[in-house]
Amino acid sequence: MKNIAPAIFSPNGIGDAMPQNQSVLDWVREIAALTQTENIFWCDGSERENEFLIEESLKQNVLIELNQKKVPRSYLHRSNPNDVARVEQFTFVCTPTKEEAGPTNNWSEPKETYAKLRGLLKGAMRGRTLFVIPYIMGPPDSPLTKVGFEITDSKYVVLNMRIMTRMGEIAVKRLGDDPNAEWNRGVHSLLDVNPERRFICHFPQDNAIISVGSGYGGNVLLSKKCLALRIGSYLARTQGWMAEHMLILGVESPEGKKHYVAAAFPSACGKTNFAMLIPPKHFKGWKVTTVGDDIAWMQIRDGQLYAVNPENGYFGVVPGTNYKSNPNAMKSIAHDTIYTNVALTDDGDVWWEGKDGKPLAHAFDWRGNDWTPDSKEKAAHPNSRFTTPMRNNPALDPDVEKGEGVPISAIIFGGRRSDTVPLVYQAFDWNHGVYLGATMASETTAAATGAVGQVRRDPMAMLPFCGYNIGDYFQHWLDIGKRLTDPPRIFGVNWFRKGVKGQFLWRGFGENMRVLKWIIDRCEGTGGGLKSPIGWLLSPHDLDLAELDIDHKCVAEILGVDHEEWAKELAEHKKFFDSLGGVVPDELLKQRERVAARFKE
Ligand code: GTP
Ligand code: SPV
Ligand code: MN
Repeated sequence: MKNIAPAIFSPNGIGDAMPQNQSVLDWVREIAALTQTENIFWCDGSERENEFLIEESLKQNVLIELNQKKVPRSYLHRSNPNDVARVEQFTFVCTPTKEEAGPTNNWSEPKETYAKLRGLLKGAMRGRTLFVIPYIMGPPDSPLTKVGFEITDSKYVVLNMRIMTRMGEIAVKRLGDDPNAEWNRGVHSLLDVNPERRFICHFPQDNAIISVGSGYGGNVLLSKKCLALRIGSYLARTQGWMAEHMLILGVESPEGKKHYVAAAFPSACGKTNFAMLIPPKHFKGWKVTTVGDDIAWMQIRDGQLYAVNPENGYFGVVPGTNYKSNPNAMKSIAHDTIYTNVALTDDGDVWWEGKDGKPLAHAFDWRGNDWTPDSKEKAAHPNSRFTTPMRNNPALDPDVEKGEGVPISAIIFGGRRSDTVPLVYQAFDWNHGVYLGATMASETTAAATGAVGQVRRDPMAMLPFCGYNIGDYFQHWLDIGKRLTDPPRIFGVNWFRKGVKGQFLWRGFGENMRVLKWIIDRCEGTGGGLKSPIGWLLSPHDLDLAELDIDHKCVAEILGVDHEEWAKELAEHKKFFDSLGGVVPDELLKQRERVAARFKE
């Protein structure tokens, strides 16, 4: 075969973080040859390189300049309207056997899939620039930290990866020149951004990802859902740690006692908001700090679970963000932020449904069309997002760079449930908590394409992100529990109970501090609990409601367990376990029987 691999160079002398590792060089040459590009740009993550890429992106309308007085160093990107969210139906786990991918993943045979993707990638970057992004996931001095390289033909991806990961020389150095070192290979090409040629494929055994046909978020920032969760969860199981779809927050009492909490909520169910919570006035002296808002990598040390945030920035939901719901997010996105699919005002500012201030008379909607309050369409897409460095967050935890991680006192599982699930409850022990997480459900959101508002089981908020057989994943959770001498307490929460008129019964956001306070009390062994068949409930006496205007009947409703509703819920748990075709560990089947038996006591 003719060697058409081009020379490796950087245009304009910019970008010079070229690694010496032969395995990386060979791989880049191979992909350059396949995609038939002459231009290879080695990204170093430098300020100079960033400025160059922004300038190019503005020229090519990849970015739109915003009013720099209102939002300094911030830009708007409009994605293709056919490409606005993760695509679960086109996401594949390509393990040698279907069984390894398990009953909850789309499986596709690796050899055939590689062949199909090679066909699609052939010539895909002709006349385009191939960017190589070296990055690490995790704090620089953490034993959990992983090296990844992403090849992409999208400047938007490069600009976002620079915010979301620690990018450039740091990764090249960490990899070193050992040709057998562990690193993730990610290949991304926009192709023609056509849903018919959109595939997000994971090869866990090869530590490889290939994503084609999309330019949006979790489909293409391969560090995030693809590496940190799908490949990450596979590596975590084989290496004895955990990769979870969890925020990590610190909560400090007025006396200076600090706990860390990790919480798994499905996409667009409140992780970023909870991680940036500002306690209400009544909780004077309490402080919440953010370690991470989306992903937790956790390992066991001295019988305790420690967590790091592998990311370096936030890719967060924009609509609904305002100074009342999330002031820390508002401050974070006031500068140095890339906005995707929000509305543009006449004076070059960004706008979205739920933003503070007066309603607008006119704007350009997320597609760039004229928009007025009478328009049928939303101005900002419901899954419009901000990409912002975690350094922008005023509540950033001081230990966010700590390589050993932060000790986790509590794990919380939560979903969007308009009924059935109480505001908060506590599992009796670790295995019961695993059952609680394994059977959790949530109403679907705009974070993925498809219907919104349908209740579906989403175990540990990992349904779209577990890179291997879900039965083995449950077993991994049970096995981790056996190795913990001081396990985190496990809780379920639901901020989204609705009344008969469809209104939320709980104020949420900052008020969630009241629930968090009980969780911390329970961890310290001081908070009271009411025993119920599903776990310890928060009694109205133990919920601090001072200075909160809430109807007491409503409080009883959201804290309680309705036996009829739970009979249905338990039937759903059984249906879910049955649907998994025999992979569910016996221990979890027994846990279900025990809950059912407690209802009969
Ligand atoms: P991903 O980035 O997709 O993983 O989402 P996330 O889990 O970080 O969710 P996020 O915090 O961005 O919140 C998603 C949506 O839920 C936003 O529209 C929020 O305004 C809304 N939300 C968050 N917390 C609460 C709450 O406590 N109560 C209510 N009613 N809504 C909330
Ligand atoms: C999610 O959907 O859980 C996200 C956004 O965090 S994305 O990166 O698009 O997956
Ligand atoms: Mn997420």
